[in-house]
Amino acid sequence: MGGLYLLDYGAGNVRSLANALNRLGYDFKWVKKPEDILEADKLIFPGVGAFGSATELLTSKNYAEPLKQYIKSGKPYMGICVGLQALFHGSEENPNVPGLCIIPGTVKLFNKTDKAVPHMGWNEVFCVRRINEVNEDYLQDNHHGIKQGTVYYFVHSYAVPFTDELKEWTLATTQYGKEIFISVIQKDNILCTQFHPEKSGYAGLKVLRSFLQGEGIVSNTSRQLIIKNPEILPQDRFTKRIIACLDVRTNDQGDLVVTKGDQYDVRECNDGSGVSGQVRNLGKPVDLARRYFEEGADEITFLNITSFRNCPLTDLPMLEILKRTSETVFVPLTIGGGIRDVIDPDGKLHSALDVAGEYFRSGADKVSIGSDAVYAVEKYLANDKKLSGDTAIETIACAYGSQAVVISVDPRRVYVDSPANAMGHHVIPTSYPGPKGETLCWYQCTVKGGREGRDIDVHQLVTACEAMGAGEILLNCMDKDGTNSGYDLELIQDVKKAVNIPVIASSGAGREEHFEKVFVETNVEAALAAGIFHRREVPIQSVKNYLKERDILVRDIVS
Ligand code: 1PR
Repeated sequence: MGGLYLLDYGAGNVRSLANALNRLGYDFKWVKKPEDILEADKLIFPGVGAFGSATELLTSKNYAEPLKQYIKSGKPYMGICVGLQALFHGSEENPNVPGLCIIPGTVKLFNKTDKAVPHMGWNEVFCVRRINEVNEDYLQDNHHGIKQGTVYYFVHSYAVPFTDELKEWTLATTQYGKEIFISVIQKDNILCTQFHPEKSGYAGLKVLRSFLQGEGIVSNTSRQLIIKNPEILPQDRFTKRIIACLDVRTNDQGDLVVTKGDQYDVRECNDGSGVSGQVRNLGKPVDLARRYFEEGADEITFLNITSFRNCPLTDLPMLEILKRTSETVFVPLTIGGGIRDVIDPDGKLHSALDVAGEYFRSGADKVSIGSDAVYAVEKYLANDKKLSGDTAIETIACAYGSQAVVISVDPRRVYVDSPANAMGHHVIPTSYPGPKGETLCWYQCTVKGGREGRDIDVHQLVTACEAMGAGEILLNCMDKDGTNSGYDLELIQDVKKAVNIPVIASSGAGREEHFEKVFVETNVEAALAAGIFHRREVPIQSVKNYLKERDILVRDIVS
């Protein structure tokens, strides 16, 4: 039989890799039984999720031994993310679970004191091998498709630190904060990337193509093994992400459209007759997502904003949108809205974990949880901050990894004249006084797309969600949404200080300067916008050019 095989052990989004291979014109088969591994002429292991669950699944499916044999046979092997980590002896993520023990060493947790963890976003690789001894030419393009200084998409909390012992295995390293880790391993028939080539735009597709075209096997001649030890730079080359957000709902004609509200009201202004206008229609979700990918968005987020209505799981309209989008969009996709336990009309219950699983299998890399996170935190606080283990956040993070769980927060400002009037909520001073001149405020969390306020503040929400295992915060602001007046910097600064996980600033972007301000004044990892992109008022590329001119690192689109 032979051919290219993909090892899917059911832990996350492997559809994207399959789509990338289709896009490159390659046929492949899924590994369905241990013998398939030995049948393969080429094998890709796109590991996602946690180290322990991945390696335990390999063992329970009897894949571990054939996999070792396959790698030993000298046939080309490509490992991605956990597919790289699994080759080591073990990981701090699950200290009691052994790896495949092909490469010496242990995968380690990033130091969280100087940076957000997970390391989520686009970072630069630095090739350490020289082409020859005479000049300083380090491996350039065409060596496994990896180009010096290109940024690729990473998402992980654990990594393999670069050490002398691992020199012979190392093709490229990456710096995150003050730590240098191995981002590409290459020796004999083994090529592994810590980043996700299938999510790294055209630059990533090049890496995959190179492996498929047979550059996976390169003998390690001495001229290729000269290692330049990577130096720790004063600042890493981790870029700020620009995210395009698509709020999706059914319009009055029954079509799924991208819409956009002003302070969450998505209907056209009414004419004073008391009758609401039509739902604003700003385009078709799949087409718009593709446009943003081509224009340089670093990530795309879909929010199903009518998710509070019940719908049979298999009919979720966003599943089809994700499937179609992931065929042509090779950057990370997040889906939000309706990630909670759902009951089909016939009474069948699906857990939030099942719902999330459907989305991951359809092409999502992350799910974002809104209302359900608020309810979970209310219970957590009422239960003296004891973790129950059964919330959507915990179950999805446990199965798919923290990096797959985003918390979408929909807060609104509540002004108070003294902390005593904030009912125990976390109060911050504001430079934008309230209607009665109040100089203090707190941010109230809402559910159901802002329709209902709850007795919980944003500070409580984000710290609790981090403790429950969430991997990122998508911080909207109802007061700022659709206003084009800039991000709510006071809110964002406060949240950024409260958590160690990455924060995405959202709501209010109107001009290029707003992105600069939010990155400089709050140090968030990403900024999201909707209206200005949909209405073509500010192109993504001009945001990036503006930031680049001001020495803020952003990703260039590599064709
Ligand atoms: O509660 O888990 O089912 O999730 C529902 C999701 O839908 C939440 O993420 C919530 O934010 C979102 N949502 C619900 N109703 C609306 C609405 O607008 N009526 N959209 C809504 C939230 C806010 C952002 C927007 C930014 C940037 N939209 O997504 O894209 O504010 O906009 P701007 O750049 O134009 O200012 P659940």
